[in-house]
Amino acid sequence: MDSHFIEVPDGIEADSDQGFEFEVVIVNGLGEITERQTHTARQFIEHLDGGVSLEMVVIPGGTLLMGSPAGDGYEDERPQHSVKVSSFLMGKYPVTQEQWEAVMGWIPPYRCRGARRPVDRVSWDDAREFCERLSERTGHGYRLPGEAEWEYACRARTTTPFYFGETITTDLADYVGEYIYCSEPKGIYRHETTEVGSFPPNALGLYDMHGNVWEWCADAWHDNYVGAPADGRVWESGAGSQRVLRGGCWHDPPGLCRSAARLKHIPHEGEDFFGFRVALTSLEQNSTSAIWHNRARVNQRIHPTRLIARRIQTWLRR
Ligand SMILES: [Ca+2]
Repeated sequence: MDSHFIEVPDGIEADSDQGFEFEVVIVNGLGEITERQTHTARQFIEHLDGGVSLEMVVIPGGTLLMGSPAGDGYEDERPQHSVKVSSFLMGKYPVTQEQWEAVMGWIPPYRCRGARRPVDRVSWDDAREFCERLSERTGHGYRLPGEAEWEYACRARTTTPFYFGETITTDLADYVGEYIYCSEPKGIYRHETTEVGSFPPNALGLYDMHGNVWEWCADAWHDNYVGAPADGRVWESGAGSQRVLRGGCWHDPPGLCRSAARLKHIPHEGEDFFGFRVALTSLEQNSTSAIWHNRARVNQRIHPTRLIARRIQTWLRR
């Protein structure tokens, strides 16, 4: 892939971005590594408080065959359909506890504590609030990834059940290794999350998409893909209040960690194994929004004082 021909999101050239190199592994149905490939990707690094950084990887646009064909996966992964996904940026890792603290200023009641572990017990509402606060601070329009974007980024152009190939092993991801998916040997069950980036990434440079924590997507839950948008936008219409999670977790068998596997949950509840990663449509500074937010904050500060002043004036007129 020649980077000169990759369609990149607006603004990436203007900001300081860096390339990085990484090794991708491919396994056969026995879970044996058959191939090691060297890939490169580009990332933009957002600097947060306390020396904490947030790495955003450039995901070039393309076409995704979303879901599973008949006879494969679960009913809610069908019909398999084509989606055109525009270029965007995606968190290299799920949001970590140190990133959460740097942005939110408080620590939620995690199940598995560790600065470089993903946040867990996070609800969809919490995840959205994180995106809003991060956007306010940086002027970049952070948001949750759409479900189609998530699967496109996870597959990284693979069509196999996992980006590693026909199966996974517990050397490659954090899930319940007491269960097997194909013909691989049984693995271990860690009973907890792992630090982000502990396992090899996919060909786009994204880590921990299979297992570790489930990741919230922006979309409302739909029982199948009948009527799903073909342009990669977030699917909202005609659905209930439940939201989508992707990628499986440390507490699931490998089948639930597949690229196409889906989970639904109510938006205001965060289970022990729910986390998320953030996405960005472009790196262009949303100055209007940043100014608006700043003004709103100033107004909030001035507002009570004005109220008191008015009360004093009213009292003096009596
Ligand atoms: Ca994950």
